Amino acid sequence: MALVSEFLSQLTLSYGGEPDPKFPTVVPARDFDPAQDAARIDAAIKTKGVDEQTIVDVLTCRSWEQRKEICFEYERFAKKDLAVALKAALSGSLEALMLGLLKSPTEYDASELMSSMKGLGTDEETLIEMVCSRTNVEMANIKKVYRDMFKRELEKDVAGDTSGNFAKLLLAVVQTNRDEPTNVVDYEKIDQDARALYEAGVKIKGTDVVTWITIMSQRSVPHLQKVFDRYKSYSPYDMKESIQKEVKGDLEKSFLALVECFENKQLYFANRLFEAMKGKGAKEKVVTRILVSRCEVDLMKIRTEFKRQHRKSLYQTIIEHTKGDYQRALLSLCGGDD
Ligand SMILES: [Ca+2]
Repeated sequence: MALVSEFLSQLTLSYGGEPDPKFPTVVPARDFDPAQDAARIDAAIKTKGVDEQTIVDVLTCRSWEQRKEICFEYERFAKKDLAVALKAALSGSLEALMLGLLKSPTEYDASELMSSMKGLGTDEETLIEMVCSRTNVEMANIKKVYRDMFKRELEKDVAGDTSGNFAKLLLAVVQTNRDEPTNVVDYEKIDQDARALYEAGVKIKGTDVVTWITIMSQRSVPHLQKVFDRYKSYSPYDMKESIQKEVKGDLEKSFLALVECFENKQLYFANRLFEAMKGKGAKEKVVTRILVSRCEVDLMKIRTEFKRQHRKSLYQTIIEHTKGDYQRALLSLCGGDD
């Protein structure tokens, strides 16, 4: 028995050690020369009226590691911080996008979380997207960087800005108690969890939200995918339909975002982008955030899901809903038409 459990724990380790495959649209530039890039950006900033195109073309076509080197070379050369220089040279959505590209992916996430809660009121939509779509490992890193950057605790800020079951759910996710995936499929537990979700919701009057939160914040993603499948044998409503029946408002939106990310995270982001560009113009903050934060992770797959689901490419949609140098930057991060 001891041998078996030791063997199983090794399996778990080897599984957990594999990094997720990446589907980036932004990849490291070949023949990369950070000093030359820094000089080009410096000249572009000094150009009368600012040469935004050069700044966009350089920074959106380099990986984050390369952008970090450009920042270093720029500061060596110009004796000032590139972020400060760009802040003075650019404005609006273009400024926000380019400054986002100068942060590490984790710093960017931490900053977006911070600004969603800053000041009076809360941008719940952003908070839900950030908390419900990041993995355990990503969230653990975000919390650490959040502490370093702002000298504050993410958990405390989330608790201070939300209330009730919505707060309970977000906090449970931020606490990163989710099991890591293992190679062992526990059919008994899958069945138990599926039945518990049903008995805590659709089966009874009212909803035992705490049971839902516990299962959805602690089980591994592959386990939950099987649970939701099994759930359909207990409930006449699938998990998403059950959420819509049982809970409302931000709590409903958060449970839905979680389930959508468990089922197909790239489709979740594709739909977020579609919703952000449905009306006239675009919710530029949402589009910027998703393109900046996913371009080196899975934007290629998000593009595929977007086209499949909405019968139109992300690239064409960006062309129709944005303009100018900001559009140029988005299209470059998007990486091509489908
Ligand atoms: Ca119910």
